[in-house]
Amino acid sequence: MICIRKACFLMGAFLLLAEIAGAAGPAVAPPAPFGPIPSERQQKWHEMEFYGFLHFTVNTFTDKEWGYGDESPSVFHPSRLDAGQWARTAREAGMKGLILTAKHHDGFCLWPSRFTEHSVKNSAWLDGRGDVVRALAEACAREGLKMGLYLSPWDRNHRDYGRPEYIRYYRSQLQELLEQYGPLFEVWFDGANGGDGYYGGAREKRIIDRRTYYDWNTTWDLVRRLQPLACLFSDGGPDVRWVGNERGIAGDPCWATLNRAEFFPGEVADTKVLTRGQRPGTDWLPAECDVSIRPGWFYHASEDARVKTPQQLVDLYYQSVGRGASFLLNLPPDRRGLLHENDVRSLQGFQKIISATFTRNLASQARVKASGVRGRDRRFAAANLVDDRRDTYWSTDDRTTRPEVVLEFKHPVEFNVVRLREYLPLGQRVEEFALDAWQEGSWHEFARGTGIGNCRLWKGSKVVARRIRLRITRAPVCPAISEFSLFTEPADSPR
Ligand code: FUL
Ligand code: CA
Repeated sequence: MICIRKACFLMGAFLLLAEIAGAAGPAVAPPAPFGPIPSERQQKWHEMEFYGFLHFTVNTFTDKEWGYGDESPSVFHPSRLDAGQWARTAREAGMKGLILTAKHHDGFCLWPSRFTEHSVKNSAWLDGRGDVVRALAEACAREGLKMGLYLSPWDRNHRDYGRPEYIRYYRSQLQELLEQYGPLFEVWFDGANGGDGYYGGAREKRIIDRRTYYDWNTTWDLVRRLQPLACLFSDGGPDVRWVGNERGIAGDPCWATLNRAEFFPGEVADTKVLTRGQRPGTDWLPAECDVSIRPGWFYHASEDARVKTPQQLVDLYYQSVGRGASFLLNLPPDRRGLLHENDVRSLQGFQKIISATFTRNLASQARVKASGVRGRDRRFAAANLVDDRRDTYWSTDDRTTRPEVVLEFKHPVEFNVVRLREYLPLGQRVEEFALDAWQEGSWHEFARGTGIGNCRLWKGSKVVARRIRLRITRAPVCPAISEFSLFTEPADSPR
């Protein structure tokens, strides 16, 4: 009897201790994934968040946005092209990669393709021995940036455009790009097509069947074979989708899921669906927000005074990255082959604000208390929310779909930015959440939102409190949240 009592006592003490340590009970399985989940290449892509676009071709020298395809290669003559300056500027601005227009709609190739004479090899630049794609690949490698390429499906120069021969040409070119320049993180397939062009001298309008002409599946297979980690971008994926506008703004919410079978590259019936995504959706297909730092995609001296301000760029960051999408900001090299001073200055101002905001996470000093922890297992502990790691998360038991978690501080903290992230390998789980501050003896809600996903940023007026609470208010399954952070955007940020 005594023995049993003793054993019970010891057992109870053990359970208590284990509970305090947050590590009791038999090992519990992680939550089952909910809905579609990201592939490995998509997960890597999600970590990039902010990267640049480089629009550069004959248009830079003819002052156009869409070249007709009859431009002589000799018009391409940057006086002091320096891909190192592009990559350095991008890295210093916080970008993780750069995507170059290897060929835009005009058909001029920035690399010496074996399959056409319409390229840098017939320009005066470096006596025809230059290769912009190579120069960028080397510069990205030096700066630790990833590289992506844009190869326009529409080609207004090629005589065979509209016929099956052109598709063979297009794939041969793509193969050169996939094989010769190292790893790519993204290949960009543009849906734009205006119909008319030079087409080897025919100067006519050519209409293609957007659903069948390009036979996209065969082309995508080629990329999968040669660059398995490259994400394929188009209006409808298959890895990354267009956000439905060229203003750089994701929907709120912007679900990472979409019914992919309803979308075809170059044929978007309802862009608003791309802006918001679809829930439920059949596929993990997150949005990318493409926008130019200037009104046009290519450089025009007449737009030198119309470069977006640091504050405008910061707003775009919150409206893209802050809604779970990525921010693809276009920086068009000028006729020298350099990023213009005004663009560089704006980027520097932007980066100053972003780094001043996000370098100090106030939540890392907090004690974190959750209404529940899955199996009381440390692997799912609330402290995982403040450890600055994406691969650890807080989760609850399966039946607990509306839990809450509180950050407690010794002294009041002051912040105006909150960042939340879900643990993506388990899918997008949270549908609605709210944030509260403990003030004068009660909770006051200061924010609510729909969807979290890769990253959800809230920015508002300053909050001062010793306790901050996150409430999951709607979710079909238990949450899996990897981050709950607090930051302050300095008030004296440049405008
Ligand atoms: C569009 C193109 O027509 C523009 O010229 C630019 O390349 C933009 C990113 O995509 O569809
Ligand atoms: Ca974490």
